[in-house]
Amino acid sequence: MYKIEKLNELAKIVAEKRTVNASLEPRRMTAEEKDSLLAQFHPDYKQDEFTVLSAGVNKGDKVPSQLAELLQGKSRISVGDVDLSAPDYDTDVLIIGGGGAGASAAIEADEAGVKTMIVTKLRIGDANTMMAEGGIQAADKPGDSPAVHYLDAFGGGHFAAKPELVNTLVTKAPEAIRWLNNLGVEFDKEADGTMITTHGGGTSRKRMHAAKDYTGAEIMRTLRDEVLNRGIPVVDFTAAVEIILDSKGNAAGAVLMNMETKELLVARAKTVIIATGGAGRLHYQGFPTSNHYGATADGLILGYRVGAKLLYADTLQYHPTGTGYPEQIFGALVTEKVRSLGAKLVNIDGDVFMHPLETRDVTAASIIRECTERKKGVETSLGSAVWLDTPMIEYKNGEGTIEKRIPAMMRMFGKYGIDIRKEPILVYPTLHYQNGGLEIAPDCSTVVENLYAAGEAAGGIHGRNRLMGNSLLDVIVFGRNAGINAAEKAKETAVPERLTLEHIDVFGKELEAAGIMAETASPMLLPKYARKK
Ligand code: MEZ
Repeated sequence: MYKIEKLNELAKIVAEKRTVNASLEPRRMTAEEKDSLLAQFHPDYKQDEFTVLSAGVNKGDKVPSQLAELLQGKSRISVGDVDLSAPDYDTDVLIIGGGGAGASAAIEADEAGVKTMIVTKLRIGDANTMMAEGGIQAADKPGDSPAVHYLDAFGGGHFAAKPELVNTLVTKAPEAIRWLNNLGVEFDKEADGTMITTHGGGTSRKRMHAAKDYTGAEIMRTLRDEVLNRGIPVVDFTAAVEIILDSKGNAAGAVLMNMETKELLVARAKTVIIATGGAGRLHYQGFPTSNHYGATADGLILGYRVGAKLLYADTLQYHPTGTGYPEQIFGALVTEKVRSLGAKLVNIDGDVFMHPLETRDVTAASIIRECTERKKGVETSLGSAVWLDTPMIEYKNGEGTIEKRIPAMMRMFGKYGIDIRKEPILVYPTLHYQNGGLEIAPDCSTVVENLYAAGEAAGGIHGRNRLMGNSLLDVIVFGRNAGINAAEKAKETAVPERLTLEHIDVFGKELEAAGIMAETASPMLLPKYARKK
Protein backbone atom coordinates (compact mmCIF):
# COMPACT_ATOMS: atom_id res chain seq x y z
CA MET A 1 0.00 0.00 0.00
CA TYR A 2 1.46 3.34 -1.07
CA LYS A 3 1.17 6.55 0.91
CA ILE A 4 0.14 9.80 -0.76
CA GLU A 5 3.78 10.93 -1.27
CA LYS A 6 4.53 7.69 -3.09
CA LEU A 7 1.35 8.07 -5.20
CA ASN A 8 2.58 11.51 -6.23
CA GLU A 9 5.93 9.95 -7.22
CA LEU A 10 4.15 7.26 -9.27
CA ALA A 11 2.00 9.89 -10.99
CA LYS A 12 5.21 11.50 -12.24
CA ILE A 13 5.97 8.34 -14.23
CA VAL A 14 2.59 8.75 -15.95
CA ALA A 15 3.43 12.38 -16.74
CA GLU A 16 6.83 11.43 -18.17
CA LYS A 17 5.28 8.95 -20.61
CA ARG A 18 2.31 11.15 -21.55
CA THR A 19 3.67 12.48 -24.83
CA VAL A 20 4.50 9.01 -26.11
CA ASN A 21 1.29 7.49 -24.75
CA ALA A 22 -0.85 10.21 -26.31
CA SER A 23 0.29 9.24 -29.80
CA LEU A 24 -0.20 5.49 -29.24
CA GLU A 25 -3.19 3.83 -30.90
CA PRO A 26 -3.54 0.60 -28.89
CA ARG A 27 -5.01 -2.20 -30.97
CA ARG A 28 -8.48 -3.57 -30.27
CA MET A 29 -8.71 -7.09 -28.85
CA THR A 30 -9.85 -9.96 -31.06
CA ALA A 31 -13.10 -11.75 -30.26
CA GLU A 32 -11.14 -14.74 -28.93
CA GLU A 33 -8.99 -12.53 -26.69
CA LYS A 34 -12.10 -10.87 -25.29
CA ASP A 35 -13.84 -14.18 -24.57
CA SER A 36 -10.84 -15.56 -22.77
CA LEU A 37 -10.32 -12.33 -20.79
CA LEU A 38 -13.98 -12.23 -19.71
CA ALA A 39 -14.04 -15.88 -18.69
CA GLN A 40 -10.99 -15.41 -16.48
CA PHE A 41 -11.51 -11.96 -14.99
CA HIS A 42 -15.07 -10.68 -15.31
CA PRO A 43 -17.06 -11.03 -12.04
CA ASP A 44 -20.05 -12.49 -13.94
CA TYR A 45 -17.99 -15.62 -14.51
CA LYS A 46 -17.24 -16.33 -10.85
CA GLN A 47 -19.50 -19.34 -10.39
CA ASP A 48 -19.36 -19.43 -6.60
CA GLU A 49 -20.95 -15.95 -6.38
CA PHE A 50 -24.24 -17.21 -7.84
CA THR A 51 -27.15 -19.29 -6.54
CA VAL A 52 -29.56 -21.41 -8.56
CA LEU A 53 -33.17 -20.46 -7.79
CA SER A 54 -35.32 -23.22 -6.27
CA ALA A 55 -38.70 -21.48 -6.54
CA GLY A 56 -40.64 -19.19 -8.83
CA VAL A 57 -40.82 -18.85 -12.61
CA ASN A 58 -37.04 -18.80 -12.99
CA LYS A 59 -36.53 -21.98 -10.97
CA GLY A 60 -33.27 -23.55 -12.17
CA ASP A 61 -31.67 -20.25 -13.28
CA LYS A 62 -28.67 -18.77 -11.54
CA VAL A 63 -28.67 -15.25 -10.14
CA PRO A 64 -26.25 -13.39 -7.86
CA SER A 65 -26.49 -14.91 -4.39
CA GLN A 66 -27.60 -11.66 -2.71
CA LEU A 67 -30.42 -11.37 -5.24
CA ALA A 68 -31.45 -15.01 -4.74
CA GLU A 69 -31.82 -14.34 -1.02
CA LEU A 70 -34.26 -11.53 -1.76
CA LEU A 71 -36.15 -13.28 -4.56
CA GLN A 72 -36.63 -16.23 -2.25
CA GLY A 73 -37.19 -14.04 0.78
CA LYS A 74 -40.35 -13.52 2.78
CA SER A 75 -42.94 -10.85 2.17
CA ARG A 76 -42.91 -7.78 4.39
CA ILE A 77 -46.65 -8.27 4.92
CA SER A 78 -49.20 -11.00 5.55
CA VAL A 79 -52.37 -11.43 3.57
CA GLY A 80 -54.57 -10.07 6.36
CA ASP A 81 -52.51 -6.93 7.07
CA VAL A 82 -54.49 -4.64 4.76
CA ASP A 83 -58.13 -4.11 3.87
CA LEU A 84 -58.17 -4.56 0.11
CA SER A 85 -61.83 -3.61 -0.14
CA ALA A 86 -61.17 -0.01 0.84
CA PRO A 87 -58.31 1.35 -1.31
CA ASP A 88 -56.54 4.50 -0.14
CA TYR A 89 -55.72 5.43 -3.75
CA ASP A 90 -57.63 4.68 -6.94
CA THR A 91 -55.95 5.34 -10.25
CA ASP A 92 -55.81 4.10 -13.83
CA VAL A 93 -52.03 3.78 -14.15
CA LEU A 94 -49.88 3.23 -11.06
CA ILE A 95 -46.18 3.86 -11.60
CA ILE A 96 -43.78 2.46 -9.03
CA GLY A 97 -40.54 4.45 -9.14
CA GLY A 98 -39.69 8.11 -9.62
CA GLY A 99 -36.61 7.94 -11.84
CA GLY A 100 -36.23 8.59 -15.56
CA ALA A 101 -38.39 5.67 -16.71
CA GLY A 102 -41.14 6.31 -14.15
CA ALA A 103 -41.27 10.02 -14.93
CA SER A 104 -41.31 9.43 -18.71
CA ALA A 105 -44.08 6.86 -18.30
CA ALA A 106 -46.09 9.27 -16.15
CA ILE A 107 -45.80 12.08 -18.69
CA GLU A 108 -47.03 9.85 -21.54
CA ALA A 109 -49.85 8.27 -19.50
CA ASP A 110 -50.99 11.73 -18.44
CA GLU A 111 -50.77 12.88 -22.06
CA ALA A 112 -53.06 9.98 -23.00
CA GLY A 113 -55.66 11.39 -20.64
CA VAL A 114 -55.78 8.69 -17.96
CA LYS A 115 -55.51 9.07 -14.20
CA THR A 116 -51.84 8.54 -13.37
CA MET A 117 -49.91 8.39 -10.12
CA ILE A 118 -46.28 7.86 -9.14
CA VAL A 119 -45.23 6.24 -5.88
CA THR A 120 -41.58 6.36 -4.89
CA LYS A 121 -39.81 5.18 -1.76
CA LEU A 122 -37.58 8.27 -1.76
CA ARG A 123 -38.30 11.41 -3.81
CA ILE A 124 -38.90 11.86 -7.50
CA GLY A 125 -35.46 12.08 -9.09
CA ASP A 126 -33.68 10.08 -6.39
CA ALA A 127 -32.63 7.54 -8.97
CA ASN A 128 -29.82 6.16 -11.12
CA THR A 129 -30.96 8.40 -13.99
CA MET A 130 -29.77 11.33 -11.91
CA MET A 131 -26.35 9.71 -11.56
CA ALA A 132 -25.72 9.04 -15.28
CA GLU A 133 -23.06 11.35 -16.53
CA GLY A 134 -21.57 10.95 -19.99
CA GLY A 135 -24.49 10.93 -22.38
CA ILE A 136 -27.35 9.38 -24.27
CA GLN A 137 -27.02 7.61 -27.62
CA ALA A 138 -29.11 8.26 -30.73
CA ALA A 139 -28.24 7.82 -34.39
CA ASP A 140 -29.49 11.17 -35.65
CA LYS A 141 -26.55 12.49 -37.63
CA PRO A 142 -25.44 12.05 -41.25
CA GLY A 143 -23.29 8.93 -41.67
CA ASP A 144 -25.09 7.11 -38.87
CA SER A 145 -28.35 5.22 -38.76
CA PRO A 146 -30.47 3.16 -36.34
CA ALA A 147 -29.23 0.08 -38.23
CA VAL A 148 -25.61 0.86 -37.34
CA HIS A 149 -26.65 1.69 -33.77
CA TYR A 150 -28.41 -1.70 -33.69
CA LEU A 151 -25.25 -3.54 -34.73
CA ASP A 152 -23.16 -1.75 -32.08
CA ALA A 153 -25.66 -2.43 -29.28
CA PHE A 154 -26.43 -6.01 -30.28
CA GLY A 155 -22.77 -6.94 -30.73
CA GLY A 156 -21.74 -5.10 -27.55
CA GLY A 157 -24.32 -7.20 -25.66
CA HIS A 158 -22.81 -10.45 -27.04
CA PHE A 159 -25.76 -10.99 -29.43
CA ALA A 160 -27.91 -11.98 -26.45
CA ALA A 161 -30.42 -9.10 -26.42
CA LYS A 162 -33.97 -9.64 -27.63
CA PRO A 163 -33.75 -8.34 -31.21
CA GLU A 164 -37.20 -6.73 -31.11
CA LEU A 165 -36.23 -4.74 -28.00
CA VAL A 166 -32.96 -3.48 -29.52
CA ASN A 167 -34.91 -2.56 -32.62
CA THR A 168 -37.34 -0.49 -30.53
CA LEU A 169 -34.46 1.12 -28.64
CA VAL A 170 -32.53 2.30 -31.69
CA THR A 171 -35.42 3.23 -33.99
CA LYS A 172 -37.09 5.39 -31.34
CA ALA A 173 -33.82 7.02 -30.26
CA PRO A 174 -33.81 10.09 -32.54
CA GLU A 175 -37.37 10.94 -31.50
CA ALA A 176 -36.38 10.51 -27.83
CA ILE A 177 -33.69 13.17 -28.25
CA ARG A 178 -36.14 15.55 -29.98
CA TRP A 179 -38.69 14.95 -27.19
CA LEU A 180 -36.12 15.74 -24.48
CA ASN A 181 -34.84 18.76 -26.39
CA ASN A 182 -38.37 20.12 -26.75
CA LEU A 183 -39.06 19.55 -23.05
CA GLY A 184 -36.04 21.74 -22.31
CA VAL A 185 -32.99 19.53 -21.81
CA GLU A 186 -29.90 21.70 -22.33
CA PHE A 187 -27.85 19.45 -24.62
CA ASP A 188 -24.33 20.54 -25.59
CA LYS A 189 -24.54 22.28 -28.96
CA GLU A 190 -22.31 24.01 -31.48
CA ALA A 191 -22.89 27.72 -32.10
CA ASP A 192 -25.20 26.83 -35.02
CA GLY A 193 -27.38 24.63 -32.80
CA THR A 194 -26.00 21.27 -33.99
CA MET A 195 -25.76 18.79 -31.14
CA ILE A 196 -22.20 17.89 -30.12
CA THR A 197 -21.75 14.10 -30.18
CA THR A 198 -18.86 11.87 -29.12
CA HIS A 199 -17.88 8.20 -29.08
CA GLY A 200 -18.48 5.77 -26.23
CA GLY A 201 -16.97 2.32 -25.71
CA GLY A 202 -18.07 0.04 -28.55
CA THR A 203 -19.73 2.72 -30.68
CA SER A 204 -18.74 2.87 -34.33
CA ARG A 205 -20.15 6.40 -34.75
CA LYS A 206 -20.10 9.53 -32.62
CA ARG A 207 -23.69 9.46 -31.35
CA MET A 208 -23.36 10.30 -27.64
CA HIS A 209 -25.41 13.43 -26.91
CA ALA A 210 -24.55 15.06 -23.60
CA ALA A 211 -25.17 17.86 -21.18
CA LYS A 212 -21.53 18.20 -20.15
CA ASP A 213 -20.91 15.36 -17.64
CA TYR A 214 -24.22 15.63 -15.84
CA THR A 215 -26.48 14.45 -18.64
CA GLY A 216 -28.66 12.28 -16.40
CA ALA A 217 -29.15 15.05 -13.86
CA GLU A 218 -30.14 17.47 -16.61
CA ILE A 219 -32.60 14.97 -18.10
CA MET A 220 -34.05 14.14 -14.69
CA ARG A 221 -34.39 17.83 -13.82
CA THR A 222 -36.41 18.37 -16.97
CA LEU A 223 -38.62 15.29 -16.54
CA ARG A 224 -39.31 16.10 -12.91
CA ASP A 225 -40.34 19.65 -13.82
CA GLU A 226 -42.68 18.28 -16.47
CA VAL A 227 -44.29 15.78 -14.08
CA LEU A 228 -44.80 18.47 -11.44
CA ASN A 229 -46.01 21.09 -13.94
CA ARG A 230 -48.61 18.67 -15.21
CA GLY A 231 -49.83 18.14 -11.66
CA ILE A 232 -49.29 14.37 -11.76
CA PRO A 233 -49.61 13.12 -8.16
CA VAL A 234 -46.32 11.91 -6.70
CA VAL A 235 -46.54 10.05 -3.40
CA ASP A 236 -43.02 10.15 -2.06
CA PHE A 237 -41.27 8.31 0.78
CA THR A 238 -43.75 5.51 0.09
CA ALA A 239 -42.54 2.12 -1.12
CA ALA A 240 -44.48 -0.57 -2.95
CA VAL A 241 -44.05 -3.79 -0.95
CA GLU A 242 -46.36 -6.17 -2.88
CA ILE A 243 -48.19 -6.12 -6.19
CA ILE A 244 -51.92 -6.73 -5.79
CA LEU A 245 -53.68 -9.07 -8.24
CA ASP A 246 -57.35 -9.40 -9.16
CA SER A 247 -59.39 -12.59 -9.27
CA LYS A 248 -58.05 -13.38 -12.78
CA GLY A 249 -54.44 -13.04 -11.68
CA ASN A 250 -54.01 -9.67 -13.42
CA ALA A 251 -52.06 -6.85 -11.79
CA ALA A 252 -54.49 -4.52 -10.03
CA GLY A 253 -52.44 -2.24 -7.78
CA ALA A 254 -49.91 -2.39 -4.99
CA VAL A 255 -49.61 -2.41 -1.23
CA LEU A 256 -47.66 0.66 -0.22
CA MET A 257 -45.67 1.34 2.92
CA ASN A 258 -44.97 4.77 4.33
CA MET A 259 -41.19 4.71 4.82
CA GLU A 260 -41.37 6.78 7.99
CA THR A 261 -44.43 5.54 9.86
CA LYS A 262 -44.53 2.05 8.26
CA GLU A 263 -48.28 2.57 7.73
CA LEU A 264 -49.63 0.27 4.99
CA LEU A 265 -51.82 1.69 2.24
CA VAL A 266 -53.64 0.18 -0.72
CA ALA A 267 -53.41 1.59 -4.23
CA ARG A 268 -55.86 0.13 -6.73
CA ALA A 269 -55.01 0.53 -10.41
CA LYS A 270 -56.06 -0.79 -13.80
CA THR A 271 -52.44 -1.15 -14.89
CA VAL A 272 -49.16 -1.06 -12.98
CA ILE A 273 -45.69 -0.10 -14.23
CA ILE A 274 -42.59 -1.25 -12.36
CA ALA A 275 -39.86 1.34 -12.88
CA THR A 276 -37.82 0.85 -9.74
CA GLY A 277 -34.30 0.91 -11.24
CA GLY A 278 -31.22 -1.17 -10.43
CA ALA A 279 -29.42 -3.11 -7.74
CA GLY A 280 -26.02 -1.50 -7.10
CA ARG A 281 -26.71 -1.17 -3.40
CA LEU A 282 -26.69 -4.95 -3.08
CA HIS A 283 -22.90 -4.62 -3.61
CA TYR A 284 -22.58 -7.90 -5.46
CA GLN A 285 -19.25 -9.62 -4.78
CA GLY A 286 -18.32 -6.84 -2.39
CA PHE A 287 -17.93 -4.21 -5.12
CA PRO A 288 -18.48 -0.54 -4.35
CA THR A 289 -21.18 1.08 -6.48
CA SER A 290 -21.84 4.16 -8.56
CA ASN A 291 -25.56 3.69 -7.89
CA HIS A 292 -28.14 5.72 -6.12
CA TYR A 293 -28.87 4.94 -2.45
CA GLY A 294 -32.20 3.33 -3.31
CA ALA A 295 -30.91 0.84 -5.90
CA THR A 296 -31.92 -2.40 -4.13
CA ALA A 297 -33.60 -4.46 -6.89
CA ASP A 298 -37.10 -3.97 -5.41
CA GLY A 299 -38.97 -4.21 -8.71
CA LEU A 300 -37.44 -7.59 -9.47
CA ILE A 301 -38.79 -8.95 -6.19
CA LEU A 302 -42.25 -7.41 -6.64
CA GLY A 303 -42.58 -8.76 -10.15
CA TYR A 304 -41.07 -12.17 -9.45
CA ARG A 305 -43.42 -12.90 -6.59
CA VAL A 306 -46.46 -12.47 -8.85
CA GLY A 307 -44.99 -14.58 -11.64
CA ALA A 308 -43.15 -12.13 -13.91
CA LYS A 309 -40.10 -13.75 -15.47
CA LEU A 310 -36.53 -12.52 -15.15
CA LEU A 311 -34.16 -12.38 -18.08
CA TYR A 312 -30.34 -12.27 -17.70
CA ALA A 313 -30.52 -11.52 -13.99
CA ASP A 314 -27.07 -13.16 -13.79
CA THR A 315 -25.33 -10.40 -15.73
CA LEU A 316 -24.16 -7.18 -14.14
CA GLN A 317 -22.22 -4.24 -15.40
CA TYR A 318 -19.10 -3.23 -13.53
CA HIS A 319 -18.28 0.23 -14.84
CA PRO A 320 -14.55 0.11 -15.59
CA THR A 321 -13.79 3.47 -14.04
CA GLY A 322 -15.14 3.78 -10.57
CA THR A 323 -13.09 6.08 -8.38
CA GLY A 324 -10.25 4.05 -6.86
CA TYR A 325 -9.02 6.81 -4.58
CA PRO A 326 -9.69 8.82 -2.36
CA GLU A 327 -11.82 6.96 0.14
CA GLN A 328 -14.63 9.54 0.39
CA ILE A 329 -15.65 8.92 -3.22
CA PHE A 330 -14.54 5.29 -3.55
CA GLY A 331 -16.66 3.63 -6.27
CA ALA A 332 -18.18 6.91 -7.51
CA LEU A 333 -18.56 7.10 -11.27
CA VAL A 334 -15.76 8.51 -13.40
CA THR A 335 -17.66 8.95 -16.63
CA GLU A 336 -16.63 7.07 -19.75
CA LYS A 337 -16.65 10.48 -21.41
CA VAL A 338 -13.23 11.03 -19.81
CA ARG A 339 -11.94 8.29 -22.12
CA SER A 340 -14.09 9.51 -25.02
CA LEU A 341 -12.24 12.82 -24.70
CA GLY A 342 -8.87 11.05 -24.96
CA ALA A 343 -7.70 9.94 -21.50
CA LYS A 344 -5.96 6.55 -21.54
CA LEU A 345 -5.72 3.77 -18.97
CA VAL A 346 -2.19 3.33 -17.69
CA ASN A 347 -0.58 0.86 -15.27
CA ILE A 348 1.95 1.44 -12.46
CA ASP A 349 4.81 1.56 -14.98
CA GLY A 350 3.07 4.33 -16.91
CA ASP A 351 2.27 1.94 -19.77
CA VAL A 352 -0.99 1.97 -21.73
CA PHE A 353 -2.33 -1.57 -21.40
CA MET A 354 -5.46 -1.52 -23.56
CA HIS A 355 -7.57 0.47 -25.98
CA PRO A 356 -9.56 2.88 -23.77
CA LEU A 357 -12.84 2.41 -25.61
CA GLU A 358 -13.35 -1.32 -25.64
CA THR A 359 -16.83 -2.29 -24.39
CA ARG A 360 -17.34 -1.98 -20.64
CA ASP A 361 -17.21 -5.65 -19.68
CA VAL A 362 -13.94 -6.08 -21.56
CA THR A 363 -12.44 -2.89 -20.11
CA ALA A 364 -13.43 -3.83 -16.56
CA ALA A 365 -11.99 -7.34 -16.95
CA SER A 366 -8.80 -5.91 -18.41
CA ILE A 367 -8.34 -3.56 -15.43
CA ILE A 368 -8.98 -6.42 -13.01
CA ARG A 369 -6.35 -8.54 -14.83
CA GLU A 370 -3.84 -5.69 -14.68
CA CYS A 371 -4.36 -5.38 -10.91
CA THR A 372 -4.45 -9.11 -10.13
CA GLU A 373 -2.67 -11.53 -12.45
CA ARG A 374 -0.27 -8.99 -13.90
CA LYS A 375 0.30 -7.18 -10.58
CA LYS A 376 0.61 -3.86 -12.41
CA GLY A 377 -1.90 -1.95 -10.31
CA VAL A 378 -1.15 0.87 -7.90
CA GLU A 379 -1.76 -0.21 -4.29
CA THR A 380 -3.67 2.20 -2.08
CA SER A 381 -5.35 1.81 1.30
CA LEU A 382 -8.50 0.83 -0.64
CA GLY A 383 -6.97 -1.86 -2.83
CA SER A 384 -5.38 -1.94 -6.25
CA ALA A 385 -6.23 0.53 -9.04
CA VAL A 386 -4.92 1.78 -12.38
CA TRP A 387 -4.28 5.30 -13.62
CA LEU A 388 -6.66 7.17 -15.87
CA ASP A 389 -4.47 9.84 -17.41
CA THR A 390 -6.87 12.82 -17.34
CA PRO A 391 -4.25 15.53 -18.16
CA MET A 392 -3.95 13.78 -21.53
CA ILE A 393 -7.35 15.30 -22.41
CA GLU A 394 -5.94 18.83 -22.33
CA TYR A 395 -2.66 17.70 -23.88
CA LYS A 396 -4.68 16.49 -26.89
CA ASN A 397 -7.59 18.95 -27.04
CA GLY A 398 -6.17 22.12 -25.52
CA GLU A 399 -6.40 23.93 -22.21
CA GLY A 400 -9.87 24.50 -20.82
CA THR A 401 -11.36 21.31 -22.31
CA ILE A 402 -11.81 19.61 -18.92
CA GLU A 403 -13.57 22.55 -17.31
CA LYS A 404 -15.80 22.95 -20.35
CA ARG A 405 -16.69 19.32 -21.08
CA ILE A 406 -16.41 17.46 -17.74
CA PRO A 407 -16.79 20.12 -15.02
CA ALA A 408 -18.48 17.75 -12.57
CA MET A 409 -15.47 15.41 -12.66
CA MET A 410 -13.17 18.35 -12.05
CA ARG A 411 -15.27 19.46 -9.09
CA MET A 412 -15.65 15.98 -7.61
CA PHE A 413 -11.88 15.38 -7.44
CA GLY A 414 -11.13 19.05 -6.72
CA LYS A 415 -12.92 18.74 -3.39
CA TYR A 416 -10.19 16.32 -2.31
CA GLY A 417 -7.31 18.42 -3.55
CA ILE A 418 -6.86 16.52 -6.84
CA ASP A 419 -6.68 18.71 -9.94
CA ILE A 420 -7.55 16.28 -12.75
CA ARG A 421 -6.20 18.76 -15.32
CA LYS A 422 -2.73 18.27 -13.86
CA GLU A 423 -2.73 14.86 -12.17
CA PRO A 424 -3.96 11.43 -13.33
CA ILE A 425 -6.59 9.72 -11.17
CA LEU A 426 -6.89 6.18 -9.85
CA VAL A 427 -9.77 3.99 -11.03
CA TYR A 428 -11.11 0.47 -10.52
CA PRO A 429 -14.39 -1.18 -11.62
CA THR A 430 -17.53 -0.30 -9.66
CA LEU A 431 -20.96 -1.99 -9.71
CA HIS A 432 -22.92 0.19 -12.12
CA TYR A 433 -25.82 -1.49 -13.88
CA GLN A 434 -28.13 -4.49 -13.87
CA ASN A 435 -28.04 -5.76 -17.45
CA GLY A 436 -31.01 -8.07 -16.89
CA GLY A 437 -34.37 -7.65 -15.23
CA LEU A 438 -38.05 -8.40 -15.75
CA GLU A 439 -38.58 -9.77 -19.22
CA ILE A 440 -40.68 -7.45 -21.37
CA ALA A 441 -42.14 -7.30 -24.86
CA PRO A 442 -41.52 -4.14 -26.93
CA ASP A 443 -44.75 -2.64 -25.50
CA CYS A 444 -43.20 -3.12 -22.01
CA SER A 445 -45.75 -5.73 -20.97
CA THR A 446 -44.60 -8.61 -18.78
CA VAL A 447 -46.15 -12.09 -18.75
CA VAL A 448 -48.46 -10.91 -15.96
CA GLU A 449 -51.48 -9.23 -17.55
CA ASN A 450 -51.66 -5.46 -16.85
CA LEU A 451 -48.16 -5.44 -15.36
CA TYR A 452 -45.52 -3.45 -17.25
CA ALA A 453 -41.85 -2.78 -16.60
CA ALA A 454 -39.40 -0.17 -17.89
CA GLY A 455 -35.93 1.21 -17.29
CA GLU A 456 -33.25 -0.68 -15.40
CA ALA A 457 -35.85 -3.01 -13.84
CA ALA A 458 -36.55 -4.43 -17.32
CA GLY A 459 -34.32 -7.03 -18.95
CA GLY A 460 -33.47 -8.16 -22.45
CA ILE A 461 -32.73 -4.81 -24.08
CA HIS A 462 -28.96 -4.90 -23.68
CA GLY A 463 -28.20 -8.61 -23.66
CA ARG A 464 -25.21 -9.45 -21.50
CA ASN A 465 -23.48 -6.06 -21.62
CA ARG A 466 -24.77 -2.55 -22.16
CA LEU A 467 -23.02 0.22 -24.08
CA MET A 468 -22.57 3.67 -22.57
CA GLY A 469 -25.51 5.98 -23.17
CA ASN A 470 -27.96 3.21 -24.00
CA SER A 471 -29.35 3.31 -20.48
CA LEU A 472 -30.46 6.93 -20.51
CA LEU A 473 -31.88 6.11 -23.91
CA ASP A 474 -33.63 3.00 -22.63
CA VAL A 475 -35.30 4.83 -19.72
CA ILE A 476 -36.73 7.39 -22.13
CA VAL A 477 -37.75 5.04 -24.97
CA PHE A 478 -39.18 2.26 -22.81
CA GLY A 479 -40.41 4.60 -20.08
CA ARG A 480 -42.51 6.46 -22.66
CA ASN A 481 -43.58 3.20 -24.27
CA ALA A 482 -44.73 1.80 -20.94
CA GLY A 483 -46.73 4.95 -20.23
CA ILE A 484 -48.41 4.92 -23.64
CA ASN A 485 -49.27 1.20 -23.58
CA ALA A 486 -50.29 1.02 -19.92
CA ALA A 487 -52.60 3.98 -20.51
CA GLU A 488 -54.19 2.38 -23.59
CA LYS A 489 -54.68 -0.87 -21.68
CA ALA A 490 -56.20 1.01 -18.73
CA LYS A 491 -58.75 2.59 -21.05
CA GLU A 492 -60.10 -0.83 -21.98
CA THR A 493 -59.87 -2.30 -18.48
CA ALA A 494 -62.68 -2.13 -15.90
CA VAL A 495 -61.98 -1.14 -12.31
CA PRO A 496 -60.52 -4.37 -10.87
CA GLU A 497 -62.72 -6.34 -8.51
CA ARG A 498 -61.86 -8.75 -5.73
CA LEU A 499 -58.32 -7.65 -5.06
CA THR A 500 -56.12 -10.35 -3.62
CA LEU A 501 -52.72 -11.00 -2.09
CA GLU A 502 -53.08 -14.78 -2.21
CA HIS A 503 -49.88 -15.04 -4.22
CA ILE A 504 -47.92 -14.33 -1.01
CA ASP A 505 -49.08 -17.59 0.51
CA VAL A 506 -48.78 -19.50 -2.75
CA PHE A 507 -45.17 -18.38 -3.15
CA GLY A 508 -44.47 -19.06 0.53
CA LYS A 509 -45.69 -22.64 0.11
CA GLU A 510 -43.53 -23.10 -2.97
CA LEU A 511 -40.49 -21.96 -0.97
CA GLU A 512 -41.39 -24.33 1.84
CA ALA A 513 -41.80 -27.23 -0.58
CA ALA A 514 -38.35 -26.42 -1.99
CA GLY A 515 -36.95 -26.59 1.54
CA ILE A 516 -36.14 -22.90 1.73
CA MET A 517 -36.53 -21.16 5.06
CA ALA A 518 -37.23 -17.64 3.85
CA GLU A 519 -35.80 -15.38 6.52
CA THR A 520 -34.87 -12.20 4.72
CA ALA A 521 -37.71 -9.72 4.33
CA SER A 522 -37.98 -8.43 0.79
CA PRO A 523 -38.09 -6.15 -1.12
CA MET A 524 -35.09 -4.69 0.64
CA LEU A 525 -36.06 -0.99 0.16
CA LEU A 526 -32.91 0.48 1.72
CA PRO A 527 -29.32 -0.79 1.79
CA LYS A 528 -28.10 -2.88 4.71
CA TYR A 529 -26.13 0.04 6.13
CA ALA A 530 -29.15 2.40 6.22
CA ARG A 531 -29.67 4.14 9.54
CA LYS A 532 -32.45 2.28 11.31
CA LYS A 533 -33.89 5.34 13.06
O1 MEZ B 1 -24.67 4.91 -19.76
C1 MEZ B 1 -23.97 5.06 -18.75
O2 MEZ B 1 -23.84 4.19 -17.92
C2 MEZ B 1 -23.19 6.31 -18.61
C3 MEZ B 1 -23.60 7.45 -19.44
C4 MEZ B 1 -22.15 6.33 -17.78
C5 MEZ B 1 -20.96 7.17 -17.91
O3 MEZ B 1 -19.87 6.63 -17.99
O4 MEZ B 1 -21.06 8.39 -17.95
